[in-house]
Amino acid sequence: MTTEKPLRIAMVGHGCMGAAHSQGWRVAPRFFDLPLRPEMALLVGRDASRTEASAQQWGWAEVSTDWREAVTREDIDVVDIVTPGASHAEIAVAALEAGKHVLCEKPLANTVEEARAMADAAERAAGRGVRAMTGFTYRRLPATTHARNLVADGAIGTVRQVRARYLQDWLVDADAPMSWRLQQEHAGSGALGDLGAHIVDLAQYVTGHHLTEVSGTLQTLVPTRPLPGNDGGAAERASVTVDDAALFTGRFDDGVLGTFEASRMATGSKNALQLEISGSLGALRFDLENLNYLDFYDTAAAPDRQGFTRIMVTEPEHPYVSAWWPAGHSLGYEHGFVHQAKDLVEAIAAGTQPAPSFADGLQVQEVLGAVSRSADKAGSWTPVR
Ligand code: SOE
Repeated sequence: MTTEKPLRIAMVGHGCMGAAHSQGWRVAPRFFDLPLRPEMALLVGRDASRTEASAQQWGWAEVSTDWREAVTREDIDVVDIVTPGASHAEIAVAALEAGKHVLCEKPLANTVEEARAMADAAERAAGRGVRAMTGFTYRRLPATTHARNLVADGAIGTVRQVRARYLQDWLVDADAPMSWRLQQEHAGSGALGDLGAHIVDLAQYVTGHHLTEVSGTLQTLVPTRPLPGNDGGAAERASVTVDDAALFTGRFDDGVLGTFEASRMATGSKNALQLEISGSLGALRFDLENLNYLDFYDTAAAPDRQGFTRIMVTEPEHPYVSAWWPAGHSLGYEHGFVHQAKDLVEAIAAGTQPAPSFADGLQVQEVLGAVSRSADKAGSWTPVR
């Protein structure tokens, strides 16, 4: 049974990620035996009535229209940031300086400079026992954690190549409306930061190797979009100031080679984060559109039985699964957010550094920055640091 000792959460922002994080905080103490009980104390948003409606829907006790309240209130322990990237740094640094633990959605920031300021603040705060975590939630699916464990156990031998793609198609329609995600001042970048950040983190997490240099290209395939509420006529369109698609190759440490694609224009793919890792003794494949499965190829199998084996990652022996349902009773997208809340609560209670840290978030930001710089120089190889 989860203890009654509370951990009081304030969440800043209440869009799609706000719903996912709310679900994480709400459900984690019901399925996992946690050392602290998350209390959904305060929801912050700019528009009072919309914030109030979200708070009622998801079960937050109080609302505010000023994020500073989350940072200054004595009775708040954790600040959870799910706003667009442009405000991450200001809120996170203020919260850490005020002694609040921080969970921040990915990408950590819109620029390397902002991410560095956040990682520096997190390092200073760690000296005072204050924790900071970046929200790369896909690390916390049973299949991806299992993939990492298999690689670490040597099941595929030496990692040689990584193929990573994150494909969505919500911008295929040239008249899909303008939103903050398509504006550089709010989102920093487009598919690169939104989707590329996930595959960079997941590829590095699963393989245990880090990207050292990249060569990339970015493209905005539909340069203008109708403003919301308009019918798409030429005069009512605004410029898209971020990329719709990002392609890059990368060299990891130890000579591992990788290819990456992040696209919002991948017609027919809804949320296909696909990872394939080729090793000297085997290979692994994962696809988020089938997130309960992991494909494993073992070169040691008899020649007449070789082929990818489909592992259904729902056994109690698999990561996180024993807290849920009997084998074969699938988990979904939202469970990653429950596991994220659980892991953060446990790290806070134990006084240990949660992963991925802000330093990890900064390193991913450096990779994204290097891809952008490479794209500006016609794809020339660009060091990450
Ligand atoms: C939208 O592209 C989005 O919600 C991302 O921002 C999330 O990080 C990803 O998990 C799903 O797609």
